[in-house]
Amino acid sequence: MLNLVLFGAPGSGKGTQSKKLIDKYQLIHLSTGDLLRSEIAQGTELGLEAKKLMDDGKLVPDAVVNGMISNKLDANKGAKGFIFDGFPRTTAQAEALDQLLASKNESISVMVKLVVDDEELMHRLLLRGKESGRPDDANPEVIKKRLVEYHSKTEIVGEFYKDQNKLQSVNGIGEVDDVFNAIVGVLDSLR
Ligand code: B4P
Repeated sequence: MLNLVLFGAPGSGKGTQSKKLIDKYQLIHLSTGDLLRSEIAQGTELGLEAKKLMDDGKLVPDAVVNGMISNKLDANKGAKGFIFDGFPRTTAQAEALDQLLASKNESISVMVKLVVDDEELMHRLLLRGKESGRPDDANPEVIKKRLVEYHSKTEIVGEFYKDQNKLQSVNGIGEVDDVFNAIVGVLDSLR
C-alpha cells in the first residue's frame, strides 16, 4: 500500500496536488477539510460545530477528525492506498493515525511537505476566496489566524515524521505541473 501524508500550510496546494495524484496512483483521497465541508453542507450537528471554528480560522477538535478518518479507512477496505490531505494537523492526530494504521498492519509510507512562504499563501487564499466564496478564505484576518494555527500546532507534525525518516520536502512554489512532477519523483523513488 502507498499511504501518503500530503502536508503543508493552508493554501500550499494539498488539495490541488491530491486531485492529480489520485488519478496517477489510484489512491483514495481523504481530505478532512472536504469531509468537514460536507458535514456543514448537510447541516449535521458536527458540521454546525465545525463551521464556527473553521470560519474563525481555528482547528476542529482532534477527536472529531480522528473519528472521521477512522470511519473512512473502514469504508475503504482493499484500497491500494490513501492520500491524507490536511490530516494529521496536530501531533495527537499523527499518533492516532499511526495507531489506526498499525491496527490494520499498515503504516504511513511517506510525508511530502509542500513548502510555500506566508506571503504567497495569503495571496493564493485571498484569490481563492474571491473565486470560490469559501468563508475561511474571504477575510485576511481569518487567513492570518489559520497561518498562526499552522505555525503553532501543525508545522511540528513534520518533526514527528522526520523522526521516523519519512519526511520529504518539495518546493510548492511554481507551476502546478512542476510541483506535481517533484512529488511524483519522491513517490517513485520509494518503489
Ligand atoms: P483544508 O480544506 O485542508 O484547506 P486548506 O489547508 O486551506 O487548503 P489546501 O492546502 O488544500 O490548498 P489548495 O490546494 O486548495 O482546511 C480548511 C479548514 O478545515 C482548516 O482551516 C480547519 O479549520 C479545518 N480542518 C481541516 N482538517 C483539519 C484537521 N485535520 N484538524 C483540525 N481542523 C481541520 O490551494 C489553495 C489555492 O492555491 C487554490 O486556489 C489553488 O488553485 C492555488 N494553488 C495551488 N497550487 C498552486 C501553485 N503551484 N501556484 C499557484 N497557485 C496554486
